[in-house]
Amino acid sequence: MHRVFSRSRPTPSYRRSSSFRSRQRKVIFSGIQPTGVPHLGNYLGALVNWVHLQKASQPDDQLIYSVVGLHAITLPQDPAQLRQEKRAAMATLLAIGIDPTRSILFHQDEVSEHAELAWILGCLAPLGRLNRMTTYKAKISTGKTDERLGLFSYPVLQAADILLYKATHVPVGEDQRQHLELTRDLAQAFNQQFRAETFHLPQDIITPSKRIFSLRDSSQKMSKSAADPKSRIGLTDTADEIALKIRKAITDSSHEIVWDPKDRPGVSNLLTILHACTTDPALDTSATAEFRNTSLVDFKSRVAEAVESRVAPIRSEFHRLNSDEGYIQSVSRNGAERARSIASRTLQEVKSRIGLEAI
Ligand code: AQP
Repeated sequence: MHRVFSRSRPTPSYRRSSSFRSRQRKVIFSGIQPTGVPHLGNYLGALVNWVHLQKASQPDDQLIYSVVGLHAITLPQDPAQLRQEKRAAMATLLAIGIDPTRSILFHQDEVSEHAELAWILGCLAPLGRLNRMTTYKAKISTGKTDERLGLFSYPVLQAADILLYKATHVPVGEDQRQHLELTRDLAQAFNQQFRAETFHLPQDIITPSKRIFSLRDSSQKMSKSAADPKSRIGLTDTADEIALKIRKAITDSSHEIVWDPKDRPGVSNLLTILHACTTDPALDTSATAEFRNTSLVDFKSRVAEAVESRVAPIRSEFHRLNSDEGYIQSVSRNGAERARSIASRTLQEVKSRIGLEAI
C-alpha cells in the first residue's frame, strides 16, 4: 500500500503491454450531480466536452454518462426536490445533445454495483489522501453540513463510478483533477495489490475554459448549490434572467476590459465566458484590444448576447423533453440496463481477484 501511494513509481508492466501500443479503444465516463439546474460552469467546464467526444468518437469507443444521485445525497437533499432534479438532469443531458442510442445515459443510483465497488476501493484508500481533498474542505466551509463520512469519501465513490466501466478517459471540470489523481492511484493500488490488470489508469480531459467563476464572488467557482441564484446562469434561464445576472455581475472599480485573472478576476471571468460561448475563433480570451473603446455596460451586453445564443436552443429543448415523462423514463431504464451489464461483469472480476467470489 505505502509503495503504491508513494511519489515516484515505476511504469507498471501492464501499461507497456502490446495491447496498449495499438490504438486504444476509448471508454469515456463522466457524471453530473442532480443538485439543481446545470449551469454555464457545468456546461462550459465539462458538458460541452461530453458532446464533443460523442461526435469525435470512433465506432468502437464507448461513451457512458451518468446522473450521480448517490453523490448528491452527500449533502442534505429534500426527497421531492431530488426526484425532480434527477429527471431535470437527464432532460438537460439530452437537451445539450447526448444521444442515448450512441452513449449509455443512466442514473448511477439505479446501478447498485457503484456502492459495492466504492466500499472495496474504500478499503484501499489512505485517509491522508482524502484529508487533502480541496473539494471536501470547500463543501465543509459552506456550513451546510457537518463532517460526514459520505461527503468525506465522495472521491472514492467517484473512483468506483469510473473504474466500474474501466474508463480510459474522463471529461471533467478542472476542480475534479485531484479526484482523478486519486482514481488513478486507487486503480494502481488494486492492480498491484492483487497482481491484476483489472483497471486502466484513466486520463482526465479538461476543457480549454477550465473553470467558470461565480458572478457574485469571483474567488468561488460557479456552483449549483451556492445560496445566491444570481451567482450562476442556469441552462434553463430566460434571456431576461441571463441579461440581468450578467449586468449585475460583480467586477471592480476599473472600467477597462482587460484579461488579468489575478488582479481583475471578475472581468476576466466574463471574458472566459464570452470566449467559450462565441463561435468566433479569432476572439482569444486574452486578446482584448477590440474592447479598448467599449464601455463595461456594452461589454456586458455583448457577453449576455453570446450566452443567450448558446443557451436558447438548450432551454427550448429542455422544456420539450422535461415534459415528456415517458421518454425520460424509457431512456433511464434502458441506460441503467446497459450500464448494469458492464458493471456487474467488472464487479465479479474484482470480487474474484480479492477472494470474495460466490461459493
Ligand atoms: N464552475 C465550474 N467551472 C467549470 N466546471 C465546473 N463543473 C462544476 N462547476 C464548474 C464541472 O461540472 C461537472 C459536473 O459537476 P457536478 O454536478 O458533478 O459537481 P460539482 O463540481 O460539485 O458542481 P456544482 O455545480 O458545484 O454542484 P454542487 O453545487 O451541487 O456541488 C464536473 O465535471 C465539474 O468539474
